[in-house]
Parts: sequence; C-alpha cells; structure tokens
Amino acid sequence: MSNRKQVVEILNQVADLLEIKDVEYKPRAYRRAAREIDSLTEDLTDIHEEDGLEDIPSVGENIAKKVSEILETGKLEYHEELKDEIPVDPDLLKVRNLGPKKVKKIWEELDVTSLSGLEEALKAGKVRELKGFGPKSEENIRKGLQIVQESQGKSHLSEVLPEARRIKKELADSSLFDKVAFAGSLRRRKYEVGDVDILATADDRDKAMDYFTSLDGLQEVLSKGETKSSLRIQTGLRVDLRIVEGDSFGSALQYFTGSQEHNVRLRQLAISKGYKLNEYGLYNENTEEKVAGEREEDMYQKLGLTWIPPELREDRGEIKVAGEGKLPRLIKGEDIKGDLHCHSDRSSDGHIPLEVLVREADKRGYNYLAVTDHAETAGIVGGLTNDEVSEHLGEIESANSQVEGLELLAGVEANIQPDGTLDLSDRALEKLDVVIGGVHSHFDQPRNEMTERTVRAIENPHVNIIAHPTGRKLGERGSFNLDWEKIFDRARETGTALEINASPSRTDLEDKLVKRALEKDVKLTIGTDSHRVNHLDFMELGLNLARRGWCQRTDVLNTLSLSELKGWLAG
Ligand code: DGT
Ligand code: CA
Ligand code: CA
Repeated sequence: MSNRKQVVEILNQVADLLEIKDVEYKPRAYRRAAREIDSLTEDLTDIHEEDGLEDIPSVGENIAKKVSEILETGKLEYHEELKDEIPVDPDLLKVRNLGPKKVKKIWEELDVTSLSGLEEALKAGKVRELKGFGPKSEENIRKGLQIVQESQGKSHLSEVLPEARRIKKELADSSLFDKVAFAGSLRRRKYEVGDVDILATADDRDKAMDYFTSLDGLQEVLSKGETKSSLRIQTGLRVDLRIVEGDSFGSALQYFTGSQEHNVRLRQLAISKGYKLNEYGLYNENTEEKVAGEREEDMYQKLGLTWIPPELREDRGEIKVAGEGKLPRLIKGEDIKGDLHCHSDRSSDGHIPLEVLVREADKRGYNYLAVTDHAETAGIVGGLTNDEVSEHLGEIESANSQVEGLELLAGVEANIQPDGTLDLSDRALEKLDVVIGGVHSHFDQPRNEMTERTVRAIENPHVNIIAHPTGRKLGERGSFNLDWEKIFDRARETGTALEINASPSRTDLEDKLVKRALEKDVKLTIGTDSHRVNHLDFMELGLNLARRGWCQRTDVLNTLSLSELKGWLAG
C-alpha cells in the first residue's frame, strides 16, 4: 500500500471505531482529513519531511501528529488501542444498512465481530429478533453482506495497477530478467483481481528469484521455489512470479493469462485439430513435435485463430469469432478525444476549478471536455439551479475564449427523479450542450418502476447520456433491478447514449452489459465522473471496461471529433 493509502485506511478505521463507541464530531474530523489526504497528488512522505502535514486542508495539529506516527512507524498506537477495545472487523461497517449503531448492537448482544459471524447470526434468525431490526432490516443486511463478501479477497484494478507496474518495472530494470509480462486477470484487465501474476524468463533463475523475494515494500514471502515464488506486499496484495524457459514463454503466457474457461475451450479446439495444448507448448498429438511455444501469437495461429486480445478471453464467443477472423478492433487510448463526464468546483462535492479542467484536458490532448456539474435537487445544496445555468454557461464561454484547440462543453448531470423527470426545467436544459441524467436517490424501486423511470429519462429529448446506468457502488450497493432489453431498445431508438462510468467505485456499465448493449446497437460514452484532479486518469479504467465489452472505436461517442460530437448532441 502506498503510504497515502495506509494513512487513509487507518484514519477511516479510527473514525469507524469512534462511531461504534458513539463518540461525537471526532469521526467526521478523521474522515474529512482522510478524504483530503486521499486526494493529494504530492507524495505524503515528502510533505511530512517538509513539515507540511498541517497545511493539508482539514488536517489539524492532532491529526497531523497521528499521520506522522503512521508514516514513521507504519502504525498508530491510538488505532491499536481502539481495536483492542472494540474487537470488531472494520469490514462489518461496509455492509449497507449496518451503521455503527447497529454494529455495536450485534457485537454487544450477539457477539458478532466478523462477516462470517454475521452470516451465521443471520442464518440462525437472530438478527431480526434484536430491538430495532426486524425482518425487513434483516433482508437488507443479508443483501448488503453478500455484496461485501463478493468483493472480499479481491482488489480493484485501480489500486493494483500502479503497484503491479512498479514491481514489473523493477524486475525489468534489474538486468536479471529477460522478458517480464503480466498474466492472469490483471492482463485481462478485470476490474477486480485476486492477485498479480507475473511471468518472466531469466538466465540465472536463482539470482532472479532472490531479487524478487527481496524487493522493497514486502510484507512477507509466502513461498519461494525455483520456478515460482509468491509474495505479499504491504497493501496485502499477493504477487506470483513464474520463471519459464524462453521456448515456452508464449505458451505459458497463454496458459497463465486464462481465463480458465477460455483455456478449457481452447484445449477442446486443440484436441479436435489433433494437437495437445499445455503451458509448455502446442504439440502434434501423433508425432509429439512442438509446433508453437515461444510466441503467444503462434499458439493461436496454429489453431486457425487470430490472436485474441487478453481482455476478450472470457469464453464469451471469442474463440469462434477469432476462427472466422472477425474479432473487433478494440478501442484504444489514442482514440479518445475527450471526457464527457467531469465536475468542476461548482458541484458541492467537486474540487476542480475550470482552469484546471482546461489544463488537464489539454495535457491529455483532448479536443473537448464536458463540464457536467450536478443539478440541484431539493435537499442537496450546491448543485446548479435553473437560474445558475446561465452563469455556468457564461463561465464556460469565458474559459473557452482563453484556450485554443480545446473546447469545454457546458453540461449538467441532472437527477432522474423517482418518476423519471429531471430536476431542471426544459428551458434550462435546452441551453446546455450536454445533458447527462443519472439516478442518485430512491435506489430500491421495484423493477418495473425503475425501468419506467430510466426509460422516461432516455425518452426525454434533452437527455444525451444516461450516467452509471446500473447504479451499483462496488462493495456497497448492487445494481438496480432493470429490464435491460427494454432500456437498450429505447436507448437505440432515441439515440441516447449509455455511459461507461470509469470511476473505480462504480465501474458501470460493466463488461457483460457493454457487450450486450453493442449487440443491440446502443451507443456508449466513457466518462470519468471526475470530482478531483487525479480522477481524470480513470479514463484508462473506462477503456478497459469498453475493451472487455468488445467495443470498437465507432461504438464510443467520445472518439468523435468535436464537430461530429456536436452533430450528435444537436441531433
Ligand atoms: P484472479 O487472480 O482470481 O483474479 O484470477 P486469475 O484468472 O488471474 O486466476 P489465477 O491467478 O488463479 O491463475 C491465473 C491463470 O492461470 C488462470 O486465469 C488460468 C490459469 N490457471 C491457474 N490454475 C489453473 C487450473 O487449475 N486450471 C486451469 N485450466 N487453468 C489454471
Ligand atoms: Ca491472478
Ligand atoms: Ca495467481
């Protein structure tokens, strides 16, 4: 874990534990500080060394001291004391509908301190008997628990990629390794991965393995062997390294990239063509002659297939399509011409001034960027009101007059209300270049209501894009109950795009739905939903989802040139 992530995690856990203790105010202070630290772009250790911790917004003297203790010792005494006092697994607080008060209650009355303990208590029907719980609350907790359990043991790609890239680079730079490549779910760019698989070749395996098992930042060496070793790094992430012979590198890469289902299907094909396929190579079954192994491309080619990009190796028809030579030409980073979902500091939860959005868009070579601030729904202050839309337009116009070769589009992310109407007037919506509609409340509507609500927004002539259509929040909240065939049909018929929301907490649409949307001829956009400056980098995560969903350049609207995009927006 980076220093920053570790600090953020400990501060948040302190907040959780204090909340369970029913302490007032302090938890919020810890959470605010954690949020600020999480969004820092400078290195936290550097800030500490320059005595700058107290200059971080929301970090006062007290919390600054605690942060420096974590940075210097790797832990926090205060946190350890709280954990001893309250032996509750912090993961319990991730269960939706199970706030600190309820966690306290199930701990004190049912002795539940872990997710598995909660599961047992639910099964035994004990939870509903507690005062203030009941069958409805039990059902909600059960659903929430399932979502948390599903993400257990998995890490989000956004957290894994930087660490994995750092380690891969260290190996590649060491001169002890020849080839170094990712394999497994990481190479397939799944949004959640169990571990990091690295495959390499090396002249001196022993030396190479020694180097790997003594890398900086390790928590422990789980196993060490001649051809395979496993580590746990400080984030808790597991990293496997396999060193193979050069003439088997391609076959090993193919095998260890998976998915297992893809490999099973490929092996069946190999057998039907008179071959034997394994991690060492592709062999003629009769003569035992090795026909491929060094290069992964050859493995596929000898089987009559075009090379299959790792993102497609999920047994979703890719082998058949590769046999017909009709695999999609997957969308690439350089195809992206702009970001269609960004918040400026006009949104109450947004922190990016317009001029910074301009700078960042320019840095990425974008031709356009849509500033889609929240609209104001009763109760949520800080969003755009009908009156403020003109102000928003004016500011964007003046920002645009300062730059060349890049255009900010004036947009809004309006709320799709429970009846499917939006929370801005038609007159206000009409003035904007880009209107995104998104559901941000009333998540538990039954299927027909949620479908009608979304369809009504799709049919609204002002709405260009539906944001994060499934509404899921990873590890927190499941997808809405929706009739997808109906949604896709109406989206196609009205020319409304559905968003691939790249934010790691959302990852929505996910790959399977992306693929289905394409089969139904629905257009998509990729949006980062940036609220902080570092979020603009989420574009890569959105591209991964798009690629795993078989997207080509032409399926995604933010590959259009500015004038083409404007044509679509106006149409
Ligand atoms: P993960 O780590 O859970 O996110 O998923 P993967 O796909 O990276 O799985 P992992 O790390 O257990 O193994 C990497 C690849 O190696 C996997 O995708 C396919 C291959 N593989 C590993 N073990 C087996 C096995 O027992 N049978 C088969 N057919 N393939 C395997
Ligand atoms: Ca893996
Ligand atoms: Ca593995």
